[in-house]
Amino acid sequence: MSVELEPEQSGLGHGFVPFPADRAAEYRRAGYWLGRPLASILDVAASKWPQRPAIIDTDRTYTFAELDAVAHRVAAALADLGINPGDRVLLQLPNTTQFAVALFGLLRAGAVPVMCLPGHRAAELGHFAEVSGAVGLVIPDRATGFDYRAMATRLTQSHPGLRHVIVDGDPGSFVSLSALADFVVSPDAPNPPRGTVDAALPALLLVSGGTTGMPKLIPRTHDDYLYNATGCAQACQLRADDVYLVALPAGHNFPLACPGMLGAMTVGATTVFTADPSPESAFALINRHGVTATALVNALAKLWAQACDWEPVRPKSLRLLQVGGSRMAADEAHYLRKMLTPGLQQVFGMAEGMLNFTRPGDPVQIIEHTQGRPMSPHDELRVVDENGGDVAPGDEGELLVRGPYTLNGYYRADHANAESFCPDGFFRTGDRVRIFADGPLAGHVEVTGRIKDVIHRGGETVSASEVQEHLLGHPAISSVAAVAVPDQYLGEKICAAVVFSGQQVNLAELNQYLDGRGVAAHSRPDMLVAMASLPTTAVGKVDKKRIVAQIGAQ
Ligand code: OOB
Repeated sequence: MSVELEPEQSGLGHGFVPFPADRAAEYRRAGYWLGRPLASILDVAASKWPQRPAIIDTDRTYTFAELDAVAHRVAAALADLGINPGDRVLLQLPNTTQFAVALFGLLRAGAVPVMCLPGHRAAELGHFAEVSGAVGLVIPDRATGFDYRAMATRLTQSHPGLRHVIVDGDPGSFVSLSALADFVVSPDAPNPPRGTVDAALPALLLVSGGTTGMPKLIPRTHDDYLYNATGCAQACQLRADDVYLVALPAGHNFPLACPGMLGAMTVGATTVFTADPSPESAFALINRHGVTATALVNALAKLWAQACDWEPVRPKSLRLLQVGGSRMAADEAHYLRKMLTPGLQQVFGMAEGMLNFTRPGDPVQIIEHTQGRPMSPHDELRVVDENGGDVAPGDEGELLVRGPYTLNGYYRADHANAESFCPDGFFRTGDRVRIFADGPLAGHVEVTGRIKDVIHRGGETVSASEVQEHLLGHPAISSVAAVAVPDQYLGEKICAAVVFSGQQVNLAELNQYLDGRGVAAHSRPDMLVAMASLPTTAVGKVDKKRIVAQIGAQ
């Protein structure tokens, strides 16, 4: 059910936690925040490099000038439909140029896109609509066998606030995106309110990658997100002659702005979209367009690396391969460098803001053994113990962060915010890390697991990632997730959900192997479930919630 909010409660600013004035002033002084709208990325690119190709997919290419013009028409059409500045609109398009057309159209109209992923379904979209108070939804007609219009029909019934449904493709009874793109802007019509936005307010809402409960909404301001894109492009040394491939879902922070499409645009580089990230299709695209940079999650990167053994073409032009989203072991990093490109970059980031990168040209040891260092000199990182006190330098603990592009509160989520933020504004990431204190890795972050991703077995607290790492060492195992399963005697027992690469191994043999590696008895699996593949989240990370549900159902 949707709840109609009173007008003063329905505004964009309601339930948004701004940056505190003193830190905002500091970020402006430091030159990170420019007071410009996020869409100014396109204004600038269109005036500096009008004829360069901006975005490409299998159907179409738009130069920056063409993208600028179509975004202007879409924005005017959206205003004409009655979408007002500050209105939230759910944006759920697959990886095509139309994603960029709709995104910039919405931004130019002053609307605030909610960046849904194509894998989200009515449950998530209904939740996003409800929390954000969205007035519209942008979807494809069909994609990967799913009928988005049927979903939209049901959603608009349960959420009557969703007054506008805009469809890329056959619109049926809804509004056509291509009709908006052909809108004739009358010369005396009021120009959509470009340039009039308050850069300290949210430009868009990202969805959290959290694995417990429904995703939360993350407000990213014009100031902070523009800096995010620009700062990442610099950290990755992106240049005008780069070609960036969007292989992960385009609405995810990583391919959107780390540096992603938006970062590519800040330097005049070209973005290529693909909705098919399989090695066969992606390698062909990379070679056709001379793709130099892309971002992948670990599982996809590993698949690409393995595919080099059987695909006739290899991705030759890649010079920057960003991999992030979950923990990567050093030998995996080594393998990716060997098979795909020495230009591997580890990225430890989050939709909430803070990003860490290894940098091009870093020593191999840093690239293979760490998840990088902060993007901004003004990122503040603390590592704390369970009482909230700072650990000794180099020790492990929970990472707390604050900085010029990290949120200060989830959108309209007072309850979650009370738990997730310290009184001085630090965000509790829930990630377990160490920051190397000295030696060649000094200042670099290693992610060791999630604070809550532990199994309480008997009196012991077992780190799931530690169990996984040991199991991955076994030659018969290609991927694994260690999850907790309720147990009458132990409280929880350890279940290893395993994908075997060839021959299967039984639990006794596995535990013998772990014993040989010196793994404590209480950290060895009590249960083994073989799976054809591990279920994944909308962005392609291992989805432990679903694994637990599947094991329960069995
Ligand atoms: C990225 O963003 P989200 O919001 O989907 O997920 C964030 C979480 C982090 O809190 C951490 O738990 C995990 O994903 N994570 C990593 C990691 N990168 C992300 N854990 C271990 N090692 C890494 N390298 O996943 C994301 C956003 C922007 C850039 C890159 C990734």
